[in-house]
Amino acid sequence: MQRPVFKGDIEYFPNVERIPFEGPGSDNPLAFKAYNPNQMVGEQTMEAHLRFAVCYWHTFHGTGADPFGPGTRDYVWNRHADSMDAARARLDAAFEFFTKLGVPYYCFHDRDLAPAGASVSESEHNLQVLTDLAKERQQMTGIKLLWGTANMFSDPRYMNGAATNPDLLVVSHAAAQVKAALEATVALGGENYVFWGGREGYACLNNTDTRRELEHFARFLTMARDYGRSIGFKGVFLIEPKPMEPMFHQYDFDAQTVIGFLRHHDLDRDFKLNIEANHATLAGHTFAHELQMCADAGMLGSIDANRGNAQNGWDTDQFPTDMNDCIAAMQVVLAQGGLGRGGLNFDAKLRRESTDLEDLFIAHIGAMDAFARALVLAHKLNHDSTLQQLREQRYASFETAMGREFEAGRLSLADLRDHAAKMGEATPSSGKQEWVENRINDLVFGG
Ligand code: XLS
Ligand code: CA
Ligand code: CA
Repeated sequence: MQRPVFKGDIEYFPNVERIPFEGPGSDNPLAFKAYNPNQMVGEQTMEAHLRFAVCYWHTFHGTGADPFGPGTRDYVWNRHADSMDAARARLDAAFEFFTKLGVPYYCFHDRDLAPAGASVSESEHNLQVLTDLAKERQQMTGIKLLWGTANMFSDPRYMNGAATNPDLLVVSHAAAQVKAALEATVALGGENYVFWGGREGYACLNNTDTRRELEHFARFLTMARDYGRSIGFKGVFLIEPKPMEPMFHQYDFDAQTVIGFLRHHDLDRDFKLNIEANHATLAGHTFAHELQMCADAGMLGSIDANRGNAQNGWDTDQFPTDMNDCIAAMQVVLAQGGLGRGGLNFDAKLRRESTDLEDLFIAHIGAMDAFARALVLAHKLNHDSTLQQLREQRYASFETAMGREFEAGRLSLADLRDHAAKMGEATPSSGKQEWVENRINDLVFGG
């Protein structure tokens, strides 16, 4: 589906037109080489499989500031003395960018869309004004909201956490923000609502009651779930794990930690997980591992598609271009039957040294091409009978009558003991990892 290009009072990207698909032969940096939204892969178009989203925070707020220096990019839409004027300009720039790039979705924090006011009511009002404007632009363009969330980590009041803060008044401010952000998400037809832990964690056990904080966290999420449902939110609530940064210990360490927490607190019917590639590697896992853990639990909701840097332990939020990572991720997504209401949100920022306006487009184009290629290759790998047989063969003993009895829970420990005693030693069986890896390279690079 081709959406109309949006232009507000000012055209913020005058030197970029709608990004065309030019195919693999093109050397135009402002054209897709692989992402062709209408191309079928299996039963669905690329657009329907990938459900790309642009993130508001890095793309329109990120100016390249780091702990050693200020921003290197001075975007026109941010040059307003009045923060509400800047928010309106940013919204127009965002919709122009979404429609020129050709993504179907976007994601935001409440404070990306509208600035905080001097009181709870003023903050609510600001968000309401911008929500109304965003709704108009969504209707004009057909762009949709993949998810909304609340920024409960930037304001100094949240330095000791938001839902897990030791002060009830801070917890209440967090509640006010989530309430308003849920209302905005519902008004904009958001398909999901995300909780990233932010500063939900701790640095020092001797000043922290972790048991209490985790109980508070579950209570807060339950209240948010109940409020969201009461105002008609039909989408999926998502938790985004991350092991560290900003807090030394973050409660939502990784996928399996979060899955256990949600199940323990009876939240697993409403909540799934939003997996970010860079957070997976910070937790000492691969991106695909985290996705697989969620898929196995039936709780893979959505993806923040980016990458970290193998040489350091920071959350560098780079645009995803590592094909091995992208392919492995798409294999998990395709094997679980797609992302459902989720999507691929580029929680990624330009490098500080990338200062041209067009670099925003170039970065997104490369990431979209990477995932388009990965989609095609993952589809091929998942349908390869050699790979399928190699995996199935390893579990063949569970396809015997006795194996089926075991999996159905009809055998005891003593039954297994007797089986071992009767059958003697097991014959060594090669895992064939090198064959598997070679087969993947043959299929990916062998033409
Ligand atoms: C930060 C997180 C954050 C969430 C949304 O590390 O990735 O950006 O995605 O709050
Ligand atoms: Ca993220
Ligand atoms: Ca990140």
